[in-house]
Amino acid sequence: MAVSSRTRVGIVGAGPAGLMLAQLLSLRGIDSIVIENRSREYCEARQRAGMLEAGTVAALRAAGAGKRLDAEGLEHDGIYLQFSGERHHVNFRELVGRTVTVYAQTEIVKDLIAARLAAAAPIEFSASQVSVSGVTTDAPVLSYVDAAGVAHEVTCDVIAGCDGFHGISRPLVPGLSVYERSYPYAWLGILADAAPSTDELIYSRHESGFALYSMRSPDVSRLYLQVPAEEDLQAWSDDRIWAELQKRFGLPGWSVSEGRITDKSITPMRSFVAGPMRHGRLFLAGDAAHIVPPCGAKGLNLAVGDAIVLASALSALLVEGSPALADDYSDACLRRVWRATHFSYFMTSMMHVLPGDPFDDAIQRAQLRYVTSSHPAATSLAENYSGYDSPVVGG
Ligand code: FAS
Ligand code: PHB
Repeated sequence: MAVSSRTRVGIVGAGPAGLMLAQLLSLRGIDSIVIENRSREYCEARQRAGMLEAGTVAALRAAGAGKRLDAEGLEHDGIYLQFSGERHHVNFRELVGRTVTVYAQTEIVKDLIAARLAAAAPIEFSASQVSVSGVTTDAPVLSYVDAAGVAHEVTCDVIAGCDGFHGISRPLVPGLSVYERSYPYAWLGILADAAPSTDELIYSRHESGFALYSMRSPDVSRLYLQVPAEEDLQAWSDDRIWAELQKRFGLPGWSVSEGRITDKSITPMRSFVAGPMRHGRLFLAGDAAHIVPPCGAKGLNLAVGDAIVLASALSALLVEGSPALADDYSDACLRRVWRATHFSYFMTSMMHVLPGDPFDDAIQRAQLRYVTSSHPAATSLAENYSGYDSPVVGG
């Protein structure tokens, strides 16, 4: 016999989308429960994004989860684009008056979980048999078995599917329009105990392949290498990784600082957009509805943006009885998602090398030459990278 309870919003998934939504709803006095099928430790340790748009930084502050971000985040004026032996700085602060901040997704998840637990808000980790029913009624049910093996049925006003690309929510939306592109390469990412030898991120297009020099702190580097789509991680020893990074970033008198590699993984590249992001009382947010290749640093920022828009829509619907924002939720999100999807595709296709394709090679270098020499072109990149049309908390 399941334990029955009631709340206003049932949230599936304790990633950035689900946690930010729960936090923003609570600021509006709207109760929710977050159901997560992984452990808290797993969620807090999962190595993913690291670059925050200006709007995301402002939103985390407004949500009351910005204290450590302000203390430990690394504010950057822009990025470097490297190609044909040249390294060019694109200064967002000068071009569009916005900066970006390096602060790991792991830390955002920790900060939001801490904020929810400090408010004694319900988050169930390590749940199993999670399911959703009744989304076309006005009392959908979120069912799960908790870590102690007790079955629960939570009757909600609304369900938020924040359960990522492989979650259970998107399949519940009938007649989805799906747009997808897979890329013939992947990213091998490492975390290393090495003080970065650059002050800001370097996106490097080398004839051997793309590489990204990011960081997590003054002592920890985060670096990525373009590898073939089906690459086996076992084929990459630490020495081979460092040698390839030195080759792809190397400039006379400058080198990558090396150290102990503490995390290694391969991430496939895909663009994916599914809509509508709503069906009855089910609303999708974040990777549950869209995936972007990480070269544009958009995935996490899109997830937070969806949570901001959804929190406003649900507040209007559930508190004021006004359905207009909820009715427009999917279209409003998809306009922003498609802009970010194009920018991520633009950065990915400009930076990644397709071996044996001299036309593509020439086109990419022409685009890079243009973006690093034309003020309007650099301004467009700066506007998109630092956050175009970012939603505002309470907007
Ligand atoms: P998430 O996937 O983060 O969270 C979904 C949550 O739902 C997870 O905790 C999952 O365990 C849970 N869940 C799934 N099914 C469930 C079920 N049935 N019941 C309950 N819970 C369930 N973005 C960048 O900007 N830069 C990057 O470098 C970058 N690197 C990435 C590397 C990898 C390997 C991946 C997968 C993504 C990467 N991303 C990157 C994108 C990433 O940051 C996402 O955009 C971000 O995590 C999206 O947040 P959510 O939508 O909350 O989804
Ligand atoms: C990261 O720091 O993990 C990161 C930064 C920028 C990107 C992708 C990943 O485009």
